[in-house]
Amino acid sequence: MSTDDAARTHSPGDLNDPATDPMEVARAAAAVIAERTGAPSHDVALVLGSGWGETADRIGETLAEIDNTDVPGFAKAAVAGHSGTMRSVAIGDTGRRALVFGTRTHFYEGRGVRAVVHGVRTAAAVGARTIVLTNGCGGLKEEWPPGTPVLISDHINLTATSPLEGATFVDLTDLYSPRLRDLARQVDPGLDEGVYVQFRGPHYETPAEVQMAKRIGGDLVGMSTTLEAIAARHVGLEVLGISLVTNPAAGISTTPLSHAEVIEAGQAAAARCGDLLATIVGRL
Ligand code: 8IG
Repeated sequence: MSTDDAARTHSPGDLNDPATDPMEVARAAAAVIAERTGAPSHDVALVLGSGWGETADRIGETLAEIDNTDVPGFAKAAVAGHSGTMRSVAIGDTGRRALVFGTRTHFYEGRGVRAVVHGVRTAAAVGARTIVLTNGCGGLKEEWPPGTPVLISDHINLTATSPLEGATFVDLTDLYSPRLRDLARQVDPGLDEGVYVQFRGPHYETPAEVQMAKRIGGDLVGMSTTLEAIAARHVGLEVLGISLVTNPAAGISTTPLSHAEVIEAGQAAAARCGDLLATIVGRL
């Protein structure tokens, strides 16, 4: 069956039409991915945020690469430097496969919350049991210099929305799998963990908002991940969340960081982060 046939067979409709079932779009996306990658299923999915772009190459050989625009429900990358493709990657020589999303749709893009979590639902539809959500973010602790990877232990969702519709009551206790956090610490015992606070963006926080995030229990501030994690729990995926602190959050550092220094820190961390994640994925 050709890609066109796969898309036609499922004809899932527009994600933002209220009459469309977003799970049906995810199944249509999964059918196209299976057809284009030749893999009837994938075992794990990863969403690569800022600073995590090298991970795919370190996991193993890329066996197929698909433009997001060829897959139902996906759009091209909105953030410069993010790759608008998804890759099917061999996990070392384990015989298992990872589906790696090179970019994500952010809530601030205004494409709706269904678009934000479409990758997660597609991951479940291709058969993944585990999803790794990564991001670049601001840090609230001075002991986390730019370039520090931090495990997400829990989140505070300040977007005032949910990816779930109707009376869908989902328990979020241990949303960020303690088992997978333990596994990550076996790979790198120095890994710290913290509570990730998602703001709506696209502006960064004011120093006062950063202080608020701290007082309500936050350690990391960013513009992604929490809505995706909620959607992941809903479809039964085990979630590993890892942030890369690329900058101290507004007002946290007394010495203002130059953009060049942040970029440099991110690049310096890329290899370490890529290796870390690749090793974790190999042991899942
Ligand atoms: I990279 O300091 C990155 N993304 N909200 N705040 C928020 N998002 C971010 C930040 C930050 N740094």
